[in-house]
Amino acid sequence: MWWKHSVVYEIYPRSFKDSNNDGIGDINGIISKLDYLEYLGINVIWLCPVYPTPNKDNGYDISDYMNINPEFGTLDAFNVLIKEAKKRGINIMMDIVANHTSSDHKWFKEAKKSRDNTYHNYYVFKDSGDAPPSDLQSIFLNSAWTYNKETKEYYLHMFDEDQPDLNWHYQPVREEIYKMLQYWIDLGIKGFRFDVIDLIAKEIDDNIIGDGPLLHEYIKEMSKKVLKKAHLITVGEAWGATPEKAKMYSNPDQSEFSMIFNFQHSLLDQEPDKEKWDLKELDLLDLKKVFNEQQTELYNKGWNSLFWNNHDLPRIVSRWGNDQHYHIESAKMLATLLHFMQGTPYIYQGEEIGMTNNVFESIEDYRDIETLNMIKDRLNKDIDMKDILESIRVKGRDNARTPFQWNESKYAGFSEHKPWIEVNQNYKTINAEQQMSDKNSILEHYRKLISFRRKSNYKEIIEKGSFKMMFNDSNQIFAYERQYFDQKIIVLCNFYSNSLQLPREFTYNEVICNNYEVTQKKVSKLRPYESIVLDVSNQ
Ligand code: TEU
Ligand code: CA
Repeated sequence: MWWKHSVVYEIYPRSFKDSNNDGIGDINGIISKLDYLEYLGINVIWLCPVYPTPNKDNGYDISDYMNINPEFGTLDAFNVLIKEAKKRGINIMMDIVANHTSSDHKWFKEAKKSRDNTYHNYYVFKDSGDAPPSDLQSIFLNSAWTYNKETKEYYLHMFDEDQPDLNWHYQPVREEIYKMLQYWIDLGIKGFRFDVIDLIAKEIDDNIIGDGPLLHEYIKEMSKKVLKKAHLITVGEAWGATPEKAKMYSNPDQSEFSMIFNFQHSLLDQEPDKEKWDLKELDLLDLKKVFNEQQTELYNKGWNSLFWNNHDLPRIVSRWGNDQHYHIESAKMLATLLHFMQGTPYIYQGEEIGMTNNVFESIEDYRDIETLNMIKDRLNKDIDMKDILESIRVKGRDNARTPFQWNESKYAGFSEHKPWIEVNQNYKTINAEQQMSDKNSILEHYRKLISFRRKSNYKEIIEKGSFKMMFNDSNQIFAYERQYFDQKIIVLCNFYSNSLQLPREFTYNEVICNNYEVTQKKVSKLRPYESIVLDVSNQ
């Protein structure tokens, strides 16, 4: 299972590198940066959707599953990407958005024409007179139902009205998806990320949206018919996941996926049972509890993904690090904390150079449909604009979507044309070029972490070692040990800016990884955001 010692790099193509200076990232731009990714040491690229789309949700609204968005390039360019990546030992993981299509998809254009159209049953239509079938809300805060005049019915969309949900209970839909997956496998891709996979088996009449009773039956069918024989890396996005559910999705018998994205940690700084915009301080004890459960409950029973960031999440060094006074130390600490755990790490573009959240000057600068809908929704609820902007500053998805900062030239070397979204103005001090020539940079730290997992003599203990949380009651120290036969390492992280005395001192054989100079023979305290990994075998 090659994906157990893989490291995945997520690319949001629109913001990665623009090769033809139209202000929009593209496939040839990615090809031009494959040497950088080889230098970083990753071996899988998760490519966010590159299919034709009207861009209501930046590609998560697909109008043709078996083609390439002309804004991003051509199928020929895509084939070159696969070939050039493979030359560098890098595999491509495609993003599959199969819970819904764009309303521009030919299937939906047909389906909405008449109730007896061949494609009508590809979607979820309900005849409920002149009122919606229910008061179900979409995740983008509008009604989940939109009226279709031609057939005098409402259709379901769990996201935007231009993202109608597919009806997975209808077998021809599943066959279409499997055919599409096979098409990309035949082109040489080696993995898939499944968008909101936990929603596909919804039972709308029973008001069940996530984790429908037939969900794992459909995933097993997809695995049996297409995935398993292709020896892929596969990951399902499951916002409602728990370690219990993760065990089913990542069953070692490979009857479903390699792993899932479990977001329990990512939900810890929002008020429970409220929206992501209702902010709450993170309690480190909660974070330790979630990671401890994931690590221990899936040990030899499943497999974890390890991530802080993605194209939907704020940047971790701004969110739970300290991008003002301890930018480098806290970025390295957060990366170290994650990368010595068991699982497959996912690095989101820019995370490896410590890119931060962006302060957008005005509402006109925002691009994300989720954010724009939230502003409308909260203004309608008379929530103060100051609070709305604070929530977006902390959690808005555009934070992660500003152009990658390559160097200190105009537009951060992303393009020579004004980009589709503004560049973060700290690009002159935070960029890849400057960090490639600084051995103490965040980038060099990520390179080390990746090499530990992929080709060091700690590879086995990182991939297979047991996990034991340490100092469980501390709300400042995040520390754990990994054991593999007579090898033992400990990871000690100070999650905050005040120095602290450790509950005990540690002697060690070797300092494996650190973000401050370590000279003392015994470790007994940690500096602000300090992380140290020690080889303590036989100590
Ligand atoms: O995201 C699923 C999803 O629900 C997240 O958007 C979540 O609601 C929130 O944004 C987390 O902050 C997937 C894709 O990753 C996302 O980009 C798409 O917008 C969404 O599905 C619809 O395809
Ligand atoms: Ca371009």
